[in-house]
Amino acid sequence: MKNNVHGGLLPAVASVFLALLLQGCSAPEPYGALPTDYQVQWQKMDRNMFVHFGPNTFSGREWGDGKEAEDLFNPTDLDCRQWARVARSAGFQGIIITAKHHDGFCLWPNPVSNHTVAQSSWMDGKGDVLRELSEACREYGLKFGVYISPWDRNDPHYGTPEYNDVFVKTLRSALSSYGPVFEQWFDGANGEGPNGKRQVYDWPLFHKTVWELQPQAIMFSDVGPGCRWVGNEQGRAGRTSWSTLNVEGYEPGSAAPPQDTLTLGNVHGGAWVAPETDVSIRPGWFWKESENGRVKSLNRLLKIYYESTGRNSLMLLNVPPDTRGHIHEIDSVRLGEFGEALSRIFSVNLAEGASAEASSSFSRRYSPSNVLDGNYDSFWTSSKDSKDATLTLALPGEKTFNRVDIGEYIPLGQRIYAFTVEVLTPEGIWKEVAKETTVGFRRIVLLDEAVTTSKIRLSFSAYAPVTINKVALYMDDIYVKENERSTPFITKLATDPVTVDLGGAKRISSFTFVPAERGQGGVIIDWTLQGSLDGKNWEDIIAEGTFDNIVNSPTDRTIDLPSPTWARHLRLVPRRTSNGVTYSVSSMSAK
Ligand code: FUL
Repeated sequence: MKNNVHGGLLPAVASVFLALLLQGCSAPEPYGALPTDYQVQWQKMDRNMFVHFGPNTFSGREWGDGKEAEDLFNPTDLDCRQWARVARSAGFQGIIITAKHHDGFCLWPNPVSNHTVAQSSWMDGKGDVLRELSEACREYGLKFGVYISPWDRNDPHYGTPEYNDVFVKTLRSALSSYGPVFEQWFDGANGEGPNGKRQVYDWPLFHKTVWELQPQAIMFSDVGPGCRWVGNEQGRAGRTSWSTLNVEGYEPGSAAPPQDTLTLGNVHGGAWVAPETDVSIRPGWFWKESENGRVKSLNRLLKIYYESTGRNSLMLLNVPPDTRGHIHEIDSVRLGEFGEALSRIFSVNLAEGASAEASSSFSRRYSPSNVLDGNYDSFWTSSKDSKDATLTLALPGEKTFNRVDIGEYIPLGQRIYAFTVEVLTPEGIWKEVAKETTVGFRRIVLLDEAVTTSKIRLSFSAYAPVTINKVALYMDDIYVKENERSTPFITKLATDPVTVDLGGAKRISSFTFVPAERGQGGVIIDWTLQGSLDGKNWEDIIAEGTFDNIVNSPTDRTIDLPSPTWARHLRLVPRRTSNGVTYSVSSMSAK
């Protein structure tokens, strides 16, 4: 299958074609897999907010086990309108909420579950977070989306064929009660371990259900069909970033393509499944008091924006509400700063008033000046048989900029595989200032330093005539390039423990383990923590511990001990690592 045509939906290009046919003109032909109209609309959203909220907000866990009492969920002052205001201040266009996370707790009264807000004493069982949030989104002009985890640690049917039926009913309930849903998030995670429950998911049935109830909803999973996971939870799309992916034979979760394939996509991939970059503003996905001091800096948020939305992806930033049901003031202030910074950076397009020339054009209708007119559907195309093409902008005088913002006209497919940016020096010489690979819907090129010039030339190599709908130039005087050096780590054999000498006997109540920043060399999933006073006699402090979600998110983990314990030496003995052979450790400490 070349594209995601389903349920009578036409790819976006069909309407463009029809208009041209009626006018009797020849038009550039589409190339490769194509997005649907809905996928193009989704890509235009630029950035969205993710909300992780549920029993974990109150327990401090990342993955609840499904045994939590319903009464644990008890926001003291739920205010979804505050979330919506914060989202607007950051320029988000939509909000996606964890309607059901892996613990199975439903934030709405799901009739096929006994583990929902209706069974809790919060608002006497009458509360409904999806209702509150969908109304707030409507009021503030935001789109509304839901995360509904297929993995369910509470539902008794999980692991049997009946669960698929329960899950479809769950989808039906959530997707038919709260108005339009722009995105349905299917998480692929499953931490059941080798001896855990195995569920064979009926994906075709799940997709059919979503399409029936919410035909416009973009379905997220490792392999789409609407959009795909970017392959990491650090906020980093690929410098090479194809919206196309080979999906045949793959499924979300353990049967998904390798994570780096999800990051890069597949050139000439069979389906259009653009990457979405989900990342949290804090180390964890759920709110924790202990992480109030670890909200990402403005600089880090800008870096993430450039490396997600600026790399042919869509930024999905998680902002977890606290136990009041508010977005904490530290996060909300940061998001206001983020929104302001982006408005300031992108407020003055220095290419405004420029004139454009190209090495060739498909016809007058597809002339180079179209890249400057601000109209999404008017674009420049190089001549019919060209694969390489250059576009030169003569600016209205000397301009100083450090961002080159380029858009490929994706309704006709993604086709550019390499490009350079050159500027004309005062000596009249073209100087190369950037060399990159893919463009896609939006590529923001970060120049190493600001350049002052009156002419800029872009040279593209593509698999078909080049189609560009936008080139804009900006000056960012806020973001400071971060030192790319990562923290050192060592790789150990899965049979070797990590040992720490605290320098003397100490009464400890928690320990912190830090893996390599990108999980290089594998990560510890299950472990035993042992303590010793003399380094010879060891006792188990935690016999069976797990670092939840560490494979997708190899960040530091702080684990509280069941009770304060005296020890001089600590030993973390791996019981299971992600690759079965090795794991990495950057540091381990105790408090
Ligand atoms: C992961 C989950 O396991 C995390 O808890 C979180 O929801 C993240 C967005 O996706 O796969």
